[in-house]
Amino acid sequence: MAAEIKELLKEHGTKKIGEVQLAQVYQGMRGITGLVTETSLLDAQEGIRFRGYTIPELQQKLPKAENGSEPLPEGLFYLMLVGELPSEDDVHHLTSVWQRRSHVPNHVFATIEALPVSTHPMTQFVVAVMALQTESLFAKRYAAGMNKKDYWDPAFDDAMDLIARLPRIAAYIYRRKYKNGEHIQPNGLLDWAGNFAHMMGYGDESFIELMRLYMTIHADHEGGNVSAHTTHLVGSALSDPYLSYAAGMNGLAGPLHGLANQEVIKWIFEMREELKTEAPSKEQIGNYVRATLEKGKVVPGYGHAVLRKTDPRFTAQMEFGKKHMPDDPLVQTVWNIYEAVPPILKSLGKIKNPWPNVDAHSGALLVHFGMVEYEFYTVLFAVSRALGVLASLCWDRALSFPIERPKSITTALVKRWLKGEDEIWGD
Ligand code: AMX
Repeated sequence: MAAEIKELLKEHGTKKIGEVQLAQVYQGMRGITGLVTETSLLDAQEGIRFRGYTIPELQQKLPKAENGSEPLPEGLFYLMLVGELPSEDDVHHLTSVWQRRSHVPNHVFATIEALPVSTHPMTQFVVAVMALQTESLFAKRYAAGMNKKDYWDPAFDDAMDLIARLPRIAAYIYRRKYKNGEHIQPNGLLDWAGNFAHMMGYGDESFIELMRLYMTIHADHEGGNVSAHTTHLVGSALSDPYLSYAAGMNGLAGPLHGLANQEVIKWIFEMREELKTEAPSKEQIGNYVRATLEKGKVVPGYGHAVLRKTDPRFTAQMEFGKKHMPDDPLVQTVWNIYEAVPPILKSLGKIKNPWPNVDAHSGALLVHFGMVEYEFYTVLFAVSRALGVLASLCWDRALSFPIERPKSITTALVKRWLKGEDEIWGD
């Protein structure tokens, strides 16, 4: 593939892909095509496709656990990394390799224990990943002197080890913070998501199915989102996969990105408390939304930088809810919010996408099974996101992508440029 890209650039490297307007430079680089991510592609109208497959297609085509009906996330990782659908055997192989590589050294747990229990779970998680960086093969081999052509090899090993170890770390943080530190040993017979659910203390078959779906749909959302882009950017400095992933997850911990899933449930709980009802009407929801906007806050779980329709990840979760818990009052509230919010956001005229994103639904499904500790939700997102960003990082090293370094400018330069006194194309 590297040879193919070299050829492609030789022939077409000077072709223009688009124009950049001044506003885009000030406004989050929205719409500027600036990087290559092979694992998935986002269509504003249709939503995400992983190596060409939509979420419903993945639910149909990826291998499932025995008696399960949701895809195994191992299969999605294989698809994103290799570019082809895996067989049942490929997926079982990945499950057993990740089981074998899942050992977390004691100093990682000791590092977590050094933090106050009150520390946000995402902070504990990222600190633990940083502590685990001692295990990086990429860092060791780079220090020992490694040929550029070999970078992908230890990057792949680090990615595999890290993915294998994350459920244990995340479950440890969950049990430490919320279950009096009563930890649950891994079950070597379970799949990656199933074992994760088990170690957190959830044995219900429907919850395990939810984890398989959750880990699959949160894995990747093309390359420009904060967590994927940060992982890629930091990796471009040849920081190893542990450092790069930890950096990306610090971005996922922001309320406009992955933290939105905790914000949604917090917002709904506060609404129920204020309205003194577990089942607010659509009218009550509408008034609460307007009050939220009047306070200058965002409605969490709604809007998107790229998507312009209901997020198919929202729809997949709604379908799970219809199948497993159609009468749950909180899940029904999420569905009522789905009816109430878009017309209000549309009426403001400035919001480009009034529709729900992935985070609008996930919390309600978790609460149904008793996982009410919403500060933990972004950690689940982070474990899943490892699959996409680390598969991409392997490709970054295999394709020898260079250090990323876009040009920035100052407003003083913009003013001189507007007066025709200076050029914007500096070095
Ligand atoms: N509630 C209220 N206002 C919103 C809004 C929402 N849900 N979504 C967008 N807006 C506002 C913006 O704040 C902006 O206002 P401003 O001009 O006064 O600054 C205006 O509408 C235009 O914004 P936009 O171009 O439509 O969105 P964006 O690309 O700048 O931002 C996003 C996208 C997701 C950050 C934004 O929609 C938002 O803040 N949503 C709520 C938080 C959320 O759910 N985040 C999770 C996203 C998915 C994910 O990454 N996990």
